[in-house]
Amino acid sequence: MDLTKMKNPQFLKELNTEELEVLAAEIRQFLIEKLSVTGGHLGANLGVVELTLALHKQFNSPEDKLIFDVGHQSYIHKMLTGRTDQFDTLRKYKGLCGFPKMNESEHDVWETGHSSTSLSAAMGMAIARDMKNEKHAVVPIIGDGALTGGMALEALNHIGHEKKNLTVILNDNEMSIAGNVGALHNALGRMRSAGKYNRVKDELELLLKRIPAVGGKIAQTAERVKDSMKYFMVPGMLFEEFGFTYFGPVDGHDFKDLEENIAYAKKTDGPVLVHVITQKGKGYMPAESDKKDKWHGVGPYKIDSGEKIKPANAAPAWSQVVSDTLEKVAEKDNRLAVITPAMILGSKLDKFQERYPDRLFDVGIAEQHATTLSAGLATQGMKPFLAIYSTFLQRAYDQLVHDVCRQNLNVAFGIDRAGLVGADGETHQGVFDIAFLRHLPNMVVMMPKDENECQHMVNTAIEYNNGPIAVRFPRGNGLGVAMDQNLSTIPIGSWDVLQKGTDAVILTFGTTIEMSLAASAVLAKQGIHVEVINARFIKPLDEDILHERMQHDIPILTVEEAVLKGGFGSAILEFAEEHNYHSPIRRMGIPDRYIEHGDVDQLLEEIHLTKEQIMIEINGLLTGGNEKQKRA
Ligand SMILES: Cc1ncc(C[n+]2csc(CCOP(=O)(O)OP(=O)(O)O)c2C)c(N)n1
Repeated sequence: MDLTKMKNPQFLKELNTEELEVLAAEIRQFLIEKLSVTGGHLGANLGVVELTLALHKQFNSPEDKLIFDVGHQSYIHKMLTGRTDQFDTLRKYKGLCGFPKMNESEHDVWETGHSSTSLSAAMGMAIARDMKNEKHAVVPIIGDGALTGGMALEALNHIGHEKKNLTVILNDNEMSIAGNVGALHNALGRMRSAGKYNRVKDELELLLKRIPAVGGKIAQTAERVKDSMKYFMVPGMLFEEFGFTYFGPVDGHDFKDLEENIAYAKKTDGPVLVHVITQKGKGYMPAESDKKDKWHGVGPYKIDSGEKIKPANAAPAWSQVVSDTLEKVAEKDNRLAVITPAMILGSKLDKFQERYPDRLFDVGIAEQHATTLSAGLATQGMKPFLAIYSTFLQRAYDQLVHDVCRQNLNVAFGIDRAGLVGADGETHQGVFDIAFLRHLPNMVVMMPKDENECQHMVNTAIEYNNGPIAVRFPRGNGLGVAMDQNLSTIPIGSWDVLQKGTDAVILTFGTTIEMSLAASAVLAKQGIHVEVINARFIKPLDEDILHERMQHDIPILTVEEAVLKGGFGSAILEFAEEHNYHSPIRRMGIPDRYIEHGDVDQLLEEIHLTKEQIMIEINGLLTGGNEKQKRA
């Protein structure tokens, strides 16, 4: 069928199993083709084609609330709800978002990007429904990876207690991004292999009915056997103990099995959990056979071979540089332990894991636990390095404040994907970490100008013995600079003058250095000599440099790819105020709003974080004019 004609999922109610199977095949083909050009979350979506069709057939969206955890697997939902024709623009500037988005469709009732929020959101919606005397269903769809997140477990605890009507769909593909980990994962494995719950339960009940329930030694033993047999044989016991009615395991690629179980679940009062087994990457051989990540998130690829299309001669990824440095440090320092919250592949720690399996801890999607666990390691004189994306570190703010910084523990943070990340959009931009780290007592925050400085910063972070320290680095690849063979340490709080000049100073770091140097070069040709300083320590500041420049009232421009409010520029303003300096100061950075998806260059243009704007600001500083371009 013409998939672009799908405007409302109601049409699914008329389709029989054969027709659904044909549609599922067409949707898979469409996704494989479209994503080969745009890139996106292929593996997870291929795994939930039948499940999404079955859910939209059984429920009535948007009255019934379908809530996709993480949201990266909502592509089929987007197609069924009238957005198929927008897939050429997937994750592109002003195009279709890769995650649910309320302003795209009334069927997107919850926005996500971060994991493990669906159960809490669903519980809120269920309570609201009951308070308003409404009747609709609330259906969170959560992966086995997302279920390992602390929030999800907090929500399970509450849901089981409240007994509201809620249909939880557990999409179990045994994968997080890499293979899922943890005791819960193992428990799900036992449920998967235990066979059908209903069948086993029925047989068990029949058997138990024949055993007298009271009186006599035999009966007492039988009771005990009954209990232990239940745990042994009934796959969903864990969830039943939490107060859920368990259905499953259900074959997530079999429409009959799906529809039968979802229909039962709908009729069941109280919280229900439908355990659906799916295969990530289903229907696309290269994804199915990839042992590592089943094509979780991909860039463009060749459909026939599955070969990834990558820009030629790319410099090493920043994450790779960090991971390689960790290997080098591990050779000389056996106190080093590396922690990752479910991002082994994104943080490129797979090689480190192979080499040091006992010093790499994948804790699942558990950023809070990862942070406090690192603090615990540090109390015992170990050297924890927590590799974590900027956006996900947001989850662990209290653990940073209360456990790490307050106790001034030697925890090193490798903050990946710092700055704008592009296609993943507003839920993933790593733009808040400076603001939420800078104000924490004891914290040191740095950012390298290139991958060579990066390796020395990683080494500095691990060698540092005075408390917490973070090195933040951007998404993507480095600049391709030569790497020193030996690791050294960088004096804490030291900046580096990259370009001399006496008319004004640009204080900047990381990704905005290049545009600052370029602006300075153009201005030099106009007779304006602007100093460019690599302010590689965001905290502590290089106070010698600042005193020297501010004593001479030199105009200062700060440039950062992070939020302006509470950012590095704010630190410079605070310094001037604290010391009663009167240097004219202007700041460039990310305005006070969420930045959506698109190429990073397009986003920088949109928010006027460009070489041209730097020149405008410097001219404004020097003329004292008020021609500041209005920022978006
Ligand atoms: C708080 C948080 N940490 C990490 C991530 C990165 N992440 C995105 S999807 C994913 C795995 C999710 O696994 P699962 O829920 O099983 O879904 P699947 O992709 O297997 O369908 C991870 C770790 C995230 N989105 N949010």
